[in-house]
Amino acid sequence: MPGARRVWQARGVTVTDGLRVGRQGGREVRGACHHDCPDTCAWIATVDDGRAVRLRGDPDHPLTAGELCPKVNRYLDRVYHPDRLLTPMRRVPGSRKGDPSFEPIGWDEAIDLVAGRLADAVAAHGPETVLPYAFAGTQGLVQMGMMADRFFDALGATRLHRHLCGVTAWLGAADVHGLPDGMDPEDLRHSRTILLWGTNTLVTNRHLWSSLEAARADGATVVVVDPIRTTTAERVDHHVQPRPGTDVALVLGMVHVLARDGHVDRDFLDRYTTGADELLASARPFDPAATEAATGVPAATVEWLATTFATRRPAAVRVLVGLEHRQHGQEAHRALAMLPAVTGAWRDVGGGLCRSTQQYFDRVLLDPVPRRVGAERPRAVNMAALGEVLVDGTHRGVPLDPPVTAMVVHNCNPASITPDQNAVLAGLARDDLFTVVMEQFMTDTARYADVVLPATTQVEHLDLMNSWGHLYLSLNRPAIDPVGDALPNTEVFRRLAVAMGLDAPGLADDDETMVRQLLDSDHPWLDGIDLERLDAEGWVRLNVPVGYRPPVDGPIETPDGRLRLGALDPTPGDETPDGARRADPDRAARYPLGLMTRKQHTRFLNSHYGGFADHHPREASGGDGTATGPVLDVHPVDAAARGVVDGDLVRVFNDRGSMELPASVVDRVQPGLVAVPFGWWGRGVNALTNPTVGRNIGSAAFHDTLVQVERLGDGPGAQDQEDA
Ligand SMILES: Nc1nc2c(c(=O)[nH]1)N[C@H]1C(S)=C(S)[C@@H](COP(=O)(O)OP(=O)(O)OC[C@H]3O[C@@H](n4cnc5c(=O)[nH]c(N)nc54)[C@H](O)[C@@H]3O)O[C@H]1N2
Ligand SMILES: Nc1nc2c(c(=O)[nH]1)N[C@H]1C(S)=C(S)[C@@H](COP(=O)(O)OP(=O)(O)OC[C@H]3O[C@@H](n4cnc5c(=O)[nH]c(N)nc54)[C@H](O)[C@@H]3O)O[C@H]1N2
Ligand code: SF4
Ligand SMILES: [Mo]
Repeated sequence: MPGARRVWQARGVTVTDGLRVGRQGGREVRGACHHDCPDTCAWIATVDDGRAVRLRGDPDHPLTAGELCPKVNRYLDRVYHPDRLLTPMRRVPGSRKGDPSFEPIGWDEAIDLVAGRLADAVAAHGPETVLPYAFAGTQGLVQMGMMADRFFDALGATRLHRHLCGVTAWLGAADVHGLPDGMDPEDLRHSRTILLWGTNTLVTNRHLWSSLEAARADGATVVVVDPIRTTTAERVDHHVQPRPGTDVALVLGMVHVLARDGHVDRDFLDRYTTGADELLASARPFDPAATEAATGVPAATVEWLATTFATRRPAAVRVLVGLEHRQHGQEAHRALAMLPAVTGAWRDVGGGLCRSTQQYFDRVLLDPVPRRVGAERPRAVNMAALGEVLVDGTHRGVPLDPPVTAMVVHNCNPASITPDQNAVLAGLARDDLFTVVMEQFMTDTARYADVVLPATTQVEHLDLMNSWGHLYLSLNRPAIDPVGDALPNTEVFRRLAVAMGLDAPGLADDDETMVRQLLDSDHPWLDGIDLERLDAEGWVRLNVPVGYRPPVDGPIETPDGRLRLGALDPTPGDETPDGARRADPDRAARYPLGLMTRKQHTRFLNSHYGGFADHHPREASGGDGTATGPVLDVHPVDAAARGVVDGDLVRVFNDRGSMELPASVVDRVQPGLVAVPFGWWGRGVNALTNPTVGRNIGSAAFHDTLVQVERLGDGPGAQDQEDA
């Protein structure tokens, strides 16, 4: 293929008979990172004698620019790790769920066993007794859910609302925009004001940093708005530190100042929006003093923030997901989607709301097998409610008939990542629940399985990768054969479909066919982008015009074609310190501290690496470089009130659970707020977290969690784990 030859020669490798040979020998195969991370880095694997020997970031990719992150630059150690699951296994009869007591079986036996048990469950209770539990262990479009969805739809299984990440943020922006595309993040390079609002860019979205640095070199002011002084907050120009859950009040305070000082773009509001008057009216009570009282942000800072956003243009608000994990998450994202309309920031390239780019790909990529709709559509449960679903047999208080008696887990580690962990673990321990876990490692979830099926890693299977942090589509070619007997998720579901006699459209499609199906779209943004081109070039930017400003250059996809502004509700969540004093004073008295459980470690990616010592923070407790687990960040004021000094062992607890760990006394958190990083195995920060979901859809209010902390005694010592 001439295209391939040209491109690959240009990128410093030789192409001979379809084999790409790298400068240092070995076959080179292009791929992209599968992690649930906005960066979707493009990589190049070098394969020697069937073994992947090197994995590096593609130097030509505009964002990856040759660098994989500290989580992934030793990914091949994970691929060839001695603890990799390499064969199907079934639970040793009589062993207790939670104990990793398994015996190997062959694939044929495993597929027969799983198909038979699922068929038995369906025969006894109907197909909705089967619950697929899956998330974004890989966010490759094919391996994440395409075949799995076809399989479970054909079966008629319960549907899972996969809402733990991104959906609440989407809902808030969609309230305003209809279908919210947001800015191209690369356009932040042109911004002069960038508000990183509830996102820890340096840790969670590090390949965006170079765009921010480029903008700063040209004079941009970068601000972090976060209740915690994160690593990112320490590296930017200003840190604004509201009390948790008070963001909507802060936006209202900004709107108040904008209106007072004549910074409202009336022409923009008249041409593109409805509801501006209601928004401005709801901001009227929030003068800077009232905003300071509601948020803890000094009045002068509120004034400065609003004025800077209005006058140092282009001005952008950058959000990801941190802010959504709250009861007020949807309203906060809605508020931030309104802010750029008030000042007309959208007029400028580099101005507007910069959010997940997932919407761009959702528009253009196609799956020709429609999902069941209408009366055909099985019931759905929200993944945040897993504990309740399994233990109480209810979903949001409504009895489930039939109850869930079989669960198939893939791309997910619910024992670690789902809120209300004690309920989840009690559910997984049920003897009458048949649980299949498709995994690469013996995770906290796999330990509860009846059958464990070994899964391939990203260098062993084909996939098409979209991104929620940029506009490049990448092809991931398998570099090596599956390690051991591991199989791609797709192949497992194809085999199960045959074994269960399911006959529905698309169930026999191979992975390459599914990639072609996704790309077989008439959308102009995909014009000229096909499998052949992706094979040749590795990654291609969607044909979105450079400098595209969604509400100005594209249609606004609300019923009347206008952005929907309106009154904002500043009420903090019931389980924040501010909210509980109003909603539940008794709880506020018993559990006076807010707990946040964010992503904090540079070598963690959700729960992927929490069980691997070489990914633990070097600064972790013990002081000798050996991490023993997470630490609790507590402010000196709250520590002193409890007689806690740095390194003491403390207990953090609420009605849902408790956890014992060393305290790290730091002023990075504010008084009334403690924090524990999320992602460690077996340590249970989600034992404390709040499974409440706003309007029944969307993510859980993880960070709206109230706790108390007490001193247990002298501890093993603790060292600061920030940015580690
Ligand atoms: N307290 C607290 N909880 C949180 C969050 C928080 O901030 N605080 N964040 C939430 C968010 S935003 C998210 S996205 C979720 C993440 O929740 P998950 O998506 O469950 O987390 P991961 O650890 O990324 O992936 C889970 C598993 O997928 C497996 N995996 C990877 N690739 C494959 C594959 O190809 N096939 C199969 N079968 N398995 C594979 C990995 O081995 C890993 O164990 O956690 C949520 N939970
Ligand atoms: N190193 C690393 N990178 C990751 C991940 C990881 O586990 N580790 N996970 C990936 C995933 S799945 C996701 S979704 C993204 C998430 O990326 P981010 O959204 O950037 O990360 P989070 O840690 O969830 O939250 C970001 C910030 O929101 C703040 N925050 C919480 N509540 C509030 C609030 O009420 N108001 C304001 N203003 N701020 C608040 C937290 O203090 C936190 O610093 O990161 C991805 N990248
Ligand atoms: S985890 Fe994110 S930053 Fe790291 S290599 Fe993957 S996509 Fe890039
Ligand atoms: Mo996420």
